[in-house]
Amino acid sequence: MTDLSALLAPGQTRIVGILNVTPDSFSDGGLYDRTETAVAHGLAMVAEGADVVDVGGESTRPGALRVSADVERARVIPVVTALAAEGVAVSVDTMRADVALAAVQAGAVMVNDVSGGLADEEMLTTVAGLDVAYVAMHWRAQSDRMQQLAVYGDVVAEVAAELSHRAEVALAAGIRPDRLVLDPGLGFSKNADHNWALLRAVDTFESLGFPVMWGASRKSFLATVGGGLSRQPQERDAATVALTSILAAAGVWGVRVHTVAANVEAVAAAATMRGAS
Ligand code: PMM
Repeated sequence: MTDLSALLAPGQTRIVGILNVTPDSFSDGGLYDRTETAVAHGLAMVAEGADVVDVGGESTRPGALRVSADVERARVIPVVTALAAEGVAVSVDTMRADVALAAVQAGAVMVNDVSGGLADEEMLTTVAGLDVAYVAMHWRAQSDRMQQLAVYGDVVAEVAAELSHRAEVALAAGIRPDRLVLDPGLGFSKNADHNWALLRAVDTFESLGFPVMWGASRKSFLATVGGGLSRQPQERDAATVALTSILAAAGVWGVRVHTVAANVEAVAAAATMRGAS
């Protein structure tokens, strides 16, 4: 059984391993779209030191179209069931209340909702009735039109305010404050400059009063970092690890990453440098 209070308590930055059970996610689409390969990859990430495995059955890459709830459920539930049976702390990456509920019934202990409760009006009350952690990410619209809404006067102030508002709505719906995690939502209605501005403002998000998770891993804003050729998603791991160490040094609660071992090492190095055990 996962001790949620311990998982969410302040401490060393948690590694949330990404497990996309989808044919079309931007960096690992199609690699783990069979239950057996997905479960094996989830267990491998735990062996490398992942604290949580985040199972998703619907791609949210820019432009992606939605899949039906039935398809999403059929992708994620067998994987959640198998990983939970192995004692893994499983998160379900879904915007749908009924998928979240089915995943929790299958053993998930965390609901990662990229829409922060905006995509499905049942989500917050459903989660409030369950003893699980809830990640509310900053989001403005579904993936087919999210980049049209990447328009800000002051991106840090606006994302922080919109995220704080989602936290208030989540609490009003009955989600316990000690079960809530916030995520600034890199790449969701944000261009590269917006993402970098948000990362620079890590302390602003730390001051919102909740654990914060960041999902920079392999995203397109890392493709041309430092200039030069555009890197493919799998070639963005060094930049991802660099950001993990900086975020860990800033004390963030968690990072959501594709490759676990190197990010675990980055967190350990940052913790050692800070003098934490
Ligand atoms: N990014 C993606 C999917 N889910 N969840 C949270 N909380 N934060 C993120 O940044 C996030 C997410 C898209 O990336 P992927 O296709 O590699 O999973």
